[in-house]
Amino acid sequence: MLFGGPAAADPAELYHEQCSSCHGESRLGGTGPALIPETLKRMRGPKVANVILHGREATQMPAFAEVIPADQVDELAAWLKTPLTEVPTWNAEQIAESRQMNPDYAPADAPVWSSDPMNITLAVETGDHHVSVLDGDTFEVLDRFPTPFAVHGGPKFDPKGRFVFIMSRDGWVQKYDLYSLKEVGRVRAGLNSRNIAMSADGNWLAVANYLPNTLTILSTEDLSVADVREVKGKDGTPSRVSAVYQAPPRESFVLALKDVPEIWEVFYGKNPPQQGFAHDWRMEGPAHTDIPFPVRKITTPDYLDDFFFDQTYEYVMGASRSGEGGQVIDLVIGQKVADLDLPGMPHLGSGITWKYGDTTVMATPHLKDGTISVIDMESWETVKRIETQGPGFFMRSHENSPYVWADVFFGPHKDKMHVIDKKTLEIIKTLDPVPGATVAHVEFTRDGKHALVSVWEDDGEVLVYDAKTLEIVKRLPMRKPSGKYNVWNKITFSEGTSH
Ligand code: DHE
Repeated sequence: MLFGGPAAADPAELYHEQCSSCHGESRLGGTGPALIPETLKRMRGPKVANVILHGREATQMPAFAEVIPADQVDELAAWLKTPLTEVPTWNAEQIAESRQMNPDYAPADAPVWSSDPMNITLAVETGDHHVSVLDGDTFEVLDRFPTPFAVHGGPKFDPKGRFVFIMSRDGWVQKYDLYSLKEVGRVRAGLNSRNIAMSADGNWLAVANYLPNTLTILSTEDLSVADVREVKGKDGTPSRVSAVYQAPPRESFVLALKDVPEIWEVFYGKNPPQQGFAHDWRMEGPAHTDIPFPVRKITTPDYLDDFFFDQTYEYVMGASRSGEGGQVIDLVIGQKVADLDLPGMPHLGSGITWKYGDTTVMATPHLKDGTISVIDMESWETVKRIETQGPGFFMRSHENSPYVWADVFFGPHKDKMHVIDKKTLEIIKTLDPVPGATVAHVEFTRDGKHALVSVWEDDGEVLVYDAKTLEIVKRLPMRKPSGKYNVWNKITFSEGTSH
């Protein structure tokens, strides 16, 4: 046991005595993760009180059952879920100080393996906070490396597919070299973060933060801080950043703001647009690159929680915060051009597109009901609502596959995976590979011939399917695998993947 002596009764005091040495005096994390509602609410898995009593497997978190009486553990767990009394600062200096470069890292001239570099596929294992690096042809595990605690969202590859950047909910960004199979370093870019986006030129990484209300831009070269932008609406209301994505042809990052009805576009290119936009926008900072990253702010009729781009990156399809509708914003004119009939809280971050007749459709699962909405990206009309066996989280396809794969993440049918025909929009098969186990998230190999499916359980596995016959051809044991990410599909913006 780490600590001894009688436990204090007051939860704040108890925290100070028993927890602060690992989780930080202000609950913002140390060797252990941050213990704040923003992080705890989002954690799937055992309840907080249970973790305090019995420890957390595969981490350094010990059991406190013999140190703290159970009723005090409950009080402590409840206290940890109360918000911090003030929004902490996390400025450029603090971020820079958190940077840890790996002293053992030396760049390799060429990969230390002989696999197809464009078919490398990563599998995030959330059970014990690791990533497995897979050869996408043989499915051999080339490396398995530790990540920061609680990785969320898709890792982002640089445009050449050599380096990958991985973000945790506590705001740590890790850089890893796929050639030498070594971590390059890590930095804490925010205190509670949402996701990251890579600039099209590969120079910058944008980090969307909830805590504090900022967007951090890092240099991908050495993880140094290029900018920390406070996020406030035009009327001064501070806002969390729900998500950031890159819009390659526009040389910009586009941000959805959680607390103000605005979209922000942050330019990193040499020639950010200077004029000719509709009235409802303004550029902050000079319209040239003396100060990098000028920001354009577009007022939207409703709050946007998450969004999806069309393939030209001119149109942003946004889901409203109420979860009961959506809107299409034209980034060129800076205005709403259409409404979307999107009930049931669509999960646009995992939307995908494909050619359908002579148009392109976009499909997104609903988080609140067993439905997938399919939307025509020219007329913005709903083409079909596909009924599923429960609310899903992720969808995937590939240019070379006639099918879309869609999981059923929530409810009694969480062990099912629907396979949908892209032409008829009908479910042609429902897979049930491990009855009772959560089966979710799919990624294809570069050629689209194999589909990798996670059995999202502690003693889980990644199932490799023949994407045509829909038969399992290989099983790879893994610790609660979540997302998988193929270098080629990601760096070429395959239409079957979310971006
Ligand atoms: Fe995610 C991606 C938001 C809960 C696992 N999730 C994303 C993205 C967003 C998002 C905006 C796209 C980011 C990117 O890849 O750049 N997620 C949200 C939420 O708002 C939500 C519902 C609640 C929350 O506050 O976080 C949420 N997400 C979860 C989970 O509970 C999941 C299942 C488990 C976990 O790890 O937390 C989860 N989200 C994922 C994964 C991706 C993701 C694996 C990447 C999917 C991909 O294929 O790119």
